[in-house]
Amino acid sequence: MKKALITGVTGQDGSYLAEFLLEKGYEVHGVIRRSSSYNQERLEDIMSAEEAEAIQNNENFHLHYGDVTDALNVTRLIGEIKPDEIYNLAAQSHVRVSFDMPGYTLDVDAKGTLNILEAVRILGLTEKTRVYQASTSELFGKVQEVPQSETTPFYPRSPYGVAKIYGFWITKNYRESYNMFAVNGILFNHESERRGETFVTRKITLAAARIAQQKQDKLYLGNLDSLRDWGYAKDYVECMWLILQHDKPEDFVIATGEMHSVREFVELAFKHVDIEIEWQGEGVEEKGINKATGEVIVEVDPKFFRPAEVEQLLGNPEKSKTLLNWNPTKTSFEDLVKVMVESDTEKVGKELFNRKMFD
Ligand code: NAP
Ligand code: G4F
Repeated sequence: MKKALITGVTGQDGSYLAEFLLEKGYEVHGVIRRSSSYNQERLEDIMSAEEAEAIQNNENFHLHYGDVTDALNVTRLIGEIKPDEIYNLAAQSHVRVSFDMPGYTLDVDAKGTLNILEAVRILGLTEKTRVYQASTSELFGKVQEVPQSETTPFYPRSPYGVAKIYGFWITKNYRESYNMFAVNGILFNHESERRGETFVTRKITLAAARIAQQKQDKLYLGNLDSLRDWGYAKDYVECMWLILQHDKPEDFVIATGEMHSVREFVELAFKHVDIEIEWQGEGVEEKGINKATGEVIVEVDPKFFRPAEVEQLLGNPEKSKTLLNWNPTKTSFEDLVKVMVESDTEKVGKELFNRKMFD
């Protein structure tokens, strides 16, 4: 039985990856942060006896307290578990928040990655343990070519992107210096029903559900023109695994090869709750109006603008299609929006997710 260690297991990707690996018969270890409030919501399907049976007996699932900024803790855990595969998904992953917390973002997203690689090296596990680093399309930032591939030069635009660029290069450096199977998945945006509520897609699908059920009046957003290559997180975790199963340690771009604007996402999400949006005005004055009632339900709030913006991201998934035999369009953009709106409609109906987020 293979052993995997996942940092960031309580996050969107970590929770899907844990389920995926348990279904594949792995013994899965996850790092969980000590928190004063409940932080295991996304792991409930694995923990609940009913679902666990469908996924895989949850006796193969183990949680450990830890933090990637704590090198002692990381080294002890890796030394005790001796995993065959490590998936380093832990991160301060919110781009706008990284402008408020650049130092912390650096500690977690850059130094945290080093702590893991160095632990594997110090413990003499370089031949046994394969390491996956959660790299990001934010590395491309102010894009130098369209679409972006494994050979496109980087130009990060946020403290998050800059910290992640260290994570990318240190992973490659350990691969080249110590002959480690240490690789980067350069993943473009991927979303799901489990997406954090302050990322734009989830903020929109939750608002569409709440507005349709008269539990919210308006949705305030930042840059509506922003373009992203949005995929489905459940499809993307399979790729993380495929990258580690590949015969050679190589970096891969994971993307759909399709780009849509925030404005388009809004239109489609509201369409699923039978609200047609009509846009009026421009820039900060632009408003989304409910065509049937004339009510303004979407407005721009400059507080959601970023000091430096990534205007567009479009990935070229050719390499992952060819070498990993991965299908980037398994879930279409339309299906992704639908599945998220349906899930939030149900949750909002059950009075879940009616809290107001500090954002
Ligand atoms: P997420 O939902 O924000 O999850 C982040 C995870 O990291 C959470 O489990 C969080 O724990 C954990 N974490 C944060 N700081 C930590 C620390 N110091 N030590 C240990 N764990 C820590 O992110 P995601 O969307 O699943 O993304 C997973 C990874 O892929 C991240 O590295 C992200 O930067 C990268 N990525 C994501 C995307 C995307 O579109 N989703 C695209 C490219 C790359 P808590 O639950 O306790 O906060
Ligand atoms: O949903 P977002 O916050 O995601 P962003 O910044 O693209 O970052 C995500 O994807 C990266 C991969 O490219 C990951 F590495 C990263 O960890 C994270 O998962 O914002 C998407 C776009 C931005 O251009 C933003 O300015 O939507 C725009 N936007 C417009 N209004 C908004 C809002 N973003 C947020 N979060 N909230 C708004 O109200």
